[in-house]
Amino acid sequence: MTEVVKKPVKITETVLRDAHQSLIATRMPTEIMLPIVDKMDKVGYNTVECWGGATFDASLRFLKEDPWDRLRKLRDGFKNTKLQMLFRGQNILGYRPYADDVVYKFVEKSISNGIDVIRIFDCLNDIRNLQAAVDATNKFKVQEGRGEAQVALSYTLGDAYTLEYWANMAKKIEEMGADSICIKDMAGLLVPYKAAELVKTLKENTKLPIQLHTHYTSGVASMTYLKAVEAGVDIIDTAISPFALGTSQPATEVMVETFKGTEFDTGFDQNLLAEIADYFTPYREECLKSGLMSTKVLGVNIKTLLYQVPGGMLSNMVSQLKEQHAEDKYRDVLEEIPRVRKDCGEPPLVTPSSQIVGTQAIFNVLMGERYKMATGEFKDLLRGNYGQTVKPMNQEVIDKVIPGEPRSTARSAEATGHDKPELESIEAEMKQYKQQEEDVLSYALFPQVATDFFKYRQAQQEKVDVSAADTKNGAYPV
Ligand SMILES: [Mn+2]
Repeated sequence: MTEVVKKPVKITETVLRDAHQSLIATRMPTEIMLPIVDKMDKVGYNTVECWGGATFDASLRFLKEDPWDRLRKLRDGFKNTKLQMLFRGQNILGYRPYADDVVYKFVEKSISNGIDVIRIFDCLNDIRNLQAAVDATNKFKVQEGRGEAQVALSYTLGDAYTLEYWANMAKKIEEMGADSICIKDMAGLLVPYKAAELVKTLKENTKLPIQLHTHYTSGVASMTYLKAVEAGVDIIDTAISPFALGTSQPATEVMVETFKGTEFDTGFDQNLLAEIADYFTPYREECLKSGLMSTKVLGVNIKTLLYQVPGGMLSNMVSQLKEQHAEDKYRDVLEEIPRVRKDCGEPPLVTPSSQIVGTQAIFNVLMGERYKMATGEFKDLLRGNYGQTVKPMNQEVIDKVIPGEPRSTARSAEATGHDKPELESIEAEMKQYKQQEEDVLSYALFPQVATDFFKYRQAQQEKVDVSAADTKNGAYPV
């Protein structure tokens, strides 16, 4: 009898980041997370994803929480499990390119406050927009003994996106010093047999571990994981069942059970997973009752596959059309999206390119003439300010939208004038609020939202001081 060589599939649990971002608009507060950390720490997850652009923004904006404080509390609780975050390349966790000194400082502070694995992506798959974040991670890995740079391929469909294209990108990612590669399928477009093909190709072209990230939106995700694991993928992203499926990830327990007794067996304890699921179930019920979780995001949205448009982009589009009282133009806009995407070099549709292409498609349809009007962001995309697209842009569209304007071929930071250090000037703008070094970074990313949060924090602290002072006098103000 030959012994089966064990190759347990590794699992990244997303309940503390993408799962609640996808199902409840990123509104899970730290106080819901902390009581279950001990149990989650015993599972044996490869990583727990817990931080990213939306979690950072929503913490400050809606939950009035310091995201850095959340990270430190999670780090304290997870004694044995690596923590993972999502990072928007040169845009860090924000919406514009930053100078390299801000990227470096953010990476340093992320790692020193508790992050182990940084997943870095760019909305155009322009490798140059990823390099600073990868270099920064490698620098602080040496200093702190912790930190891994994982570079993501923003997965999409189109003429340009051949197996050869992905293989070349994987080779470049390995050369640029990344520790692993993620296939980031933000829309659930990767179908099972294509996933097997893609994983096999990547495995032939790089020695780096491959992680697969997808969403259940189109209904194929758990089958996609099965075929990808059989083809050799090393790590998959899943969510504990009360926060799985719909626009979130496949369920952790289901994938664990699927591989039980095979060479890919995770070895996870289903009873422990059940306890974790039991913990999150009442919170899910609460979210459904309050309407924070809508049944609209829980089913299968097959239009994702029909139109190859991410689910989040579809719902944005519907609400934009509603505002314009033009819901009858839905189909026209859906058909215009792929044309606009072609005109601007066929980029992946992920934040921010998804919003840029979607909004321009709406303009084109509602104005009755294509590119009669263009948004500032669409002009910037044509100017090259987000970086280079995989295919050339349509010259006629360029001539109509930005006639005679110079176009940049540099990476996004240079193209937009963020080529010199800017951390000092950012700090000068906000120093009255600074209580920790990390505050400068919060302000750099979300100036208005962070300022509002700093003011709120100050008010809270002053209230505490007042009550402390009054305590001496025996008074307890409410
Ligand atoms: Mn995702």
